[in-house]
Amino acid sequence: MHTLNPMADLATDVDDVARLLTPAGERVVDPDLQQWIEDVDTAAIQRLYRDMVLLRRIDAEGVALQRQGQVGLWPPCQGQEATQIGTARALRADDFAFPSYRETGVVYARGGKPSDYVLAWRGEGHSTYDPYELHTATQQIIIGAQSLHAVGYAMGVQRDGGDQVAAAYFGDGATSQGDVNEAMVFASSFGAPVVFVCTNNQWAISEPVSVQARFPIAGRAPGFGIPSMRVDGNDVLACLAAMRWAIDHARKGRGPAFLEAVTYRMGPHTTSDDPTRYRDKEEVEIWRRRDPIDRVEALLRAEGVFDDAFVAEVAADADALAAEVRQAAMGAVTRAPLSIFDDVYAEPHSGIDEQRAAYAAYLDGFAATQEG
Ligand SMILES: Cc1ncc(C[n+]2csc(CCOP(=O)(O)OP(=O)(O)O)c2C)c(N)n1
Ligand SMILES: [Mg+2]
Repeated sequence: MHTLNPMADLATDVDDVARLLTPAGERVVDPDLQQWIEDVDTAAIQRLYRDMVLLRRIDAEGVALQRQGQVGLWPPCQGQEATQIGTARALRADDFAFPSYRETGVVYARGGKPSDYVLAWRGEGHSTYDPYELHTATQQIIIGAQSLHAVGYAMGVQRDGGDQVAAAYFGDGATSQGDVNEAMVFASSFGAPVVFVCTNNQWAISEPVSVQARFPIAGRAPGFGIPSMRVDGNDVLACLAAMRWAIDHARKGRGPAFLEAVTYRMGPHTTSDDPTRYRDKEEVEIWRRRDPIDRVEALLRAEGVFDDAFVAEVAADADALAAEVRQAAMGAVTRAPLSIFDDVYAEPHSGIDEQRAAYAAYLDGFAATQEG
């Protein structure tokens, strides 16, 4: 017998969200969000549009480079541009972001260089930027682990008497991990200045969110004592406004806040995945009509500022950035194999020494074979 859960529809109602821009590109008023974007004028919306177009271009370039054998793997973020740009643009430069592998847009918004998007995926290094320069941790692949790092960082800020905020980015699937739940317990108990940003892109590889969450994910946070909002993750204005609310809450010493951005992963989980095996084309088409970039284009058109000059300028910037990303991958100079053990620990470490010695012996084995 199949028992229906009465809550299941709630978790999958993607329109039960706070929004400022409809899928058709019409501005709407939200009583909670409105006050957080009063200063966002047309020029600011044009900048958000440009950010999202550039991010989509970096992402397309990453997929192409993987198909051409220039990077080993790529986790596409197409469809999630509004969530990433809107939230990351709300951060102050000295706040600290803890992104996951899919948050290319967070690295971009924090000031990443073209090489920062591709060299780690090419296997040239563990991280190509200095986390303390970008105030952004290395993109995390261990699901949910960065939520604990963010809370730890936020507790450090608290003890230093600073007013910076940490932002932990993770997915819908990650909320099933112990780490994320433990992070919320600590954040709440210590009143840590951290914002949890859950990108609900409807899928955790091939697992739909409906089997992980019987109730909207944002609804879990209040159970930890953390106020939350569920926003349209394809609405860059709502994401910016909600993140400003959450950051303000944390910065004022009121403790953590939680956002669930409801969006969609348009592409495969990674370039190693074939989503046609587990999801319907119709679902993807429905979300294509909710595209985060198209709706800002519609708004800018309605305001009469989506003219040829603006379009040409953004296209030229995207072309130039894509060329730099490509050049960074194609022109990469691969380091000596043993250098992979460098920079893992700041101090000498016997475990790393052992691994380095074992790998050196393995490499020497090839030399012996060739000589013999
Ligand atoms: C601790 C851990 N368990 C499992 C995995 C394998 N894994 C990689 S991505 C993923 C799904 C994550 O889904 P979600 O949190 O929704 O993020 P999304 O990929 O959708 O951005 C899993 C299970 C992992 N990387 N780390
Ligand atoms: Mg997901």
